[in-house]
Amino acid sequence: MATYDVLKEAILGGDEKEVESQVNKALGEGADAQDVMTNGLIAGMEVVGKRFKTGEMFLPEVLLSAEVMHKGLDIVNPILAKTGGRKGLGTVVMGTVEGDIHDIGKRIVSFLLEGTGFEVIDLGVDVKADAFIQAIEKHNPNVLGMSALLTTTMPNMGKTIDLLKEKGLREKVKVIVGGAPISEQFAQSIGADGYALEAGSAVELVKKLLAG
Ligand code: B1M
Repeated sequence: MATYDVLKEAILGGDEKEVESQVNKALGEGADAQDVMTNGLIAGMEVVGKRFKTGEMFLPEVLLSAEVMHKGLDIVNPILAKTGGRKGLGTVVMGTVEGDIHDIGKRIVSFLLEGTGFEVIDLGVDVKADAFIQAIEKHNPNVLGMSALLTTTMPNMGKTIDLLKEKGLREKVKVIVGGAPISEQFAQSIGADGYALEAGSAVELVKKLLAG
């Protein structure tokens, strides 16, 4: 099994060329795209998160790491979409809530869902409750997924759910929430259908909600 040590170092060092080269190398050697994403790219970004927390890395470096990690995701995503994309399991509208521009985790969740066979409409970051509603009216998804990384933006998830109720749309769509500060308890308190700690369990959660 690949160890991805060089890939992780390249993410930490913000080395775009090395990230692309390591991802292509791993894939060329037969590594599974999902494995490259989870154990290489996500794992690398987790180290970045930890070093930022302990003050070993600063914002500009973190941003650079995030950018080069996205370059790696851009390589694995089409492969994941191709292998799972035709299963037609359902549609998920996804976005990071208003006031919040963190998108790495949300993109990973989206990519994994696509890789599993869901169509994902990713609204991006800083998505207002109104914009979620418009997307639900337009795409009629099975699931709405909201991500938040800031304690200050978490309440915007609840605002979106309240607006869904107001518009008579709440029963038409399952709502899942996630992001580092989110908990099962918080999800329940705002009336979401489910919470996932990380991307893999988000996929399982969506499948479970749509199964029954
Ligand atoms: Co920000 N930031 N940041 N940041 N940033 C955090 C979140 C913070 C914890 C850092 C810290 O202080 N230790 C802190 C939040 C504190 C809090 O509210 N409790 C913080 C802060 C304060 C800020 C700013 C306010 C800093 C400032 O300007 N003073 C600012 C806010 C900007 C804004 O949003 N308005 C800010 C800005 C930024 C950057 C732009 C520099 C950059 C984001 C770049 C980008 O996303 N394009 C950034 C980053 C990178 C981080 C950290 C270092 C890493 C986040 C990340 O990408 N993790 C983060 C510290 C940390 O987490 N240790 C931090 C990796 C990613 C794979 O994990 O996003 O948790 P995560 O996603 C996981 C799960 O949470 C889950 O699955 C994912 C994959 O397994 N998940 C879901 C996520 N969404 C889900 C949705 C689901 C289900 C599961 O269903 C729908």
